[in-house]
Amino acid sequence: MGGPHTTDPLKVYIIQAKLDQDTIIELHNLLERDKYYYNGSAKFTLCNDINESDVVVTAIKMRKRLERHIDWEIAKQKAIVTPQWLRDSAQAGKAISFQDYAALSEINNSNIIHDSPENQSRASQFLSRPSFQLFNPSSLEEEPTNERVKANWRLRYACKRASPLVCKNQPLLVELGVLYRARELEGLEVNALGYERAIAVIKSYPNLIAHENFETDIVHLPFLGEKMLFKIREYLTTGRIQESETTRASQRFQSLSAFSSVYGVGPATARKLYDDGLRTIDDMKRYYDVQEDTEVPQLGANSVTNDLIRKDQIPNLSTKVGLALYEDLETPIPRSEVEQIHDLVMQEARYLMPECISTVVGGYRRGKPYCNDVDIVIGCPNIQSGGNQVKALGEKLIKRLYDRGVLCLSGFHAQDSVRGAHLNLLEKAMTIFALPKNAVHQRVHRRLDLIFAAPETYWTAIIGWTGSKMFERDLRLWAKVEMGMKFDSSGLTRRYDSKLFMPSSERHVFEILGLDWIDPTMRNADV
Ligand code: DCP
Ligand code: MG
Repeated sequence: MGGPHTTDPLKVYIIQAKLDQDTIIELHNLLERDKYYYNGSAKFTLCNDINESDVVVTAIKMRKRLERHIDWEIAKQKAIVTPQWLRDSAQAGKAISFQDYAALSEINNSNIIHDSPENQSRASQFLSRPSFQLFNPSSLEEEPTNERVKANWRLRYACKRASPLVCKNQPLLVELGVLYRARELEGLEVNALGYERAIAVIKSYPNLIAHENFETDIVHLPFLGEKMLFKIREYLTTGRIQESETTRASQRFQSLSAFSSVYGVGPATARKLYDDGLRTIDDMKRYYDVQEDTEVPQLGANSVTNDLIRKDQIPNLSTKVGLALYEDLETPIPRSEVEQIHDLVMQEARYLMPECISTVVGGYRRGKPYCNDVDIVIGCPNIQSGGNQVKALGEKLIKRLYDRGVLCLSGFHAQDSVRGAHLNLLEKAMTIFALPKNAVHQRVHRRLDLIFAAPETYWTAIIGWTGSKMFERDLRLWAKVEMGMKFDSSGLTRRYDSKLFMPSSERHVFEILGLDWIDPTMRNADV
């Protein structure tokens, strides 16, 4: 075999026949994560055409069965491997030898890739890359998603459907995601929501959208109107969506996307900045008078000015600070760093309250290989409602963390919309935090949100901050419309008599709401 070009990632085709849904998702996740990890220089890439692929991953063991998918003469040119090859390669951080992973005894893969000199350099290129931690979604402590949920892909509520991190129609969703974002940035909220819903519905569709299932399934999916179907059809026929490409290339879209990624800047402000003639983040830095390094508060750990600043004067998290630290804050956070930050935060929290518990929520909990921020819910078992104890604990913790890497703070925000702010059961502090520099890592500033919850609100806070956004939206809608309840992070109440529920676990919240359990990794109802 000639072998693929040395600098290109290996093209991997996954034969879905004989694989269960979880395995399909797991394998796609491995490929997707690899793409994130190497930021454009991935080792593997998902290939949608078996004939074009370098590696075919399959659970098929019989030649006859395989021949339904690929011509035998072509098959002999390729590495035909079991799913374990992809898992082990992902874990090793390189494409490992195919030989031990032959899916069919007739094709032993011994002639493929690693043998040719051309591919030796390719192999060594893989070897020289850093290895990375395998994220195993099943290592989360929760029970797996109820089997019934997987058959629910036709239903209107995202909180009734299974939504994997990466679905079979991911490239289509990426294109629709551009159209959604464009509408959101232009302030066309209703229109944007239409796209958000369409994206969420397609996320749960278990098959690759094709001409064969378009009329039978796709046209019947909820929230897919004529315009949406037209775009999907365009993608199906041409492999692209013209409007997405034009949008992506436009200066306005690029500028508005960049501006609104800065802390505290929403679409309306982004449009105003654009109308004022600004185009780039550098323009924005000049506009906000942010100079090289000088505007970043030199506080927190390792700071020379640390002693001079009283701890009750932790600087404010502002757009100006967000801009000064823009490059750091835009750098995706790997899971290992999320875990380190969590460990450090909880070390300090336990010093103040040994019995406190915590869960890392947000995208991390949904299995994202890289997150934009760190969200942690901290539960304080001994805290009473009524007083100011939740906030007091939060403030004490922030002061301790100020010596360990917290740089600035947005202040505390009571989050008690359901149960009345006077109860003070849930408080949120938005901060910027950086782990200390060590031999391996530079300090990188990260957005860290800490949510402090009294026992009554702990489980609803966990659900409310696990997301995704669309899952939460539909959870609230489901509770209201179908159950006559009100749900949000701060609690669950019955509407007609405001009866408060006191859930004892996350699963219990699902039960009260009449919902089948959905694992966090299946709550990714956004792109
Ligand atoms: N959330 C919400 N309403 C808000 C803010 C957040 O319902 N106003 C929920 C849904 C989000 C979760 O909290 O999924 C965390 O919010 P993030 O903005 O941190 O988003 P994610 O953690 O999902 O992704 P990432 O941080 O990687 O961008
Ligand atoms: Mg987050």
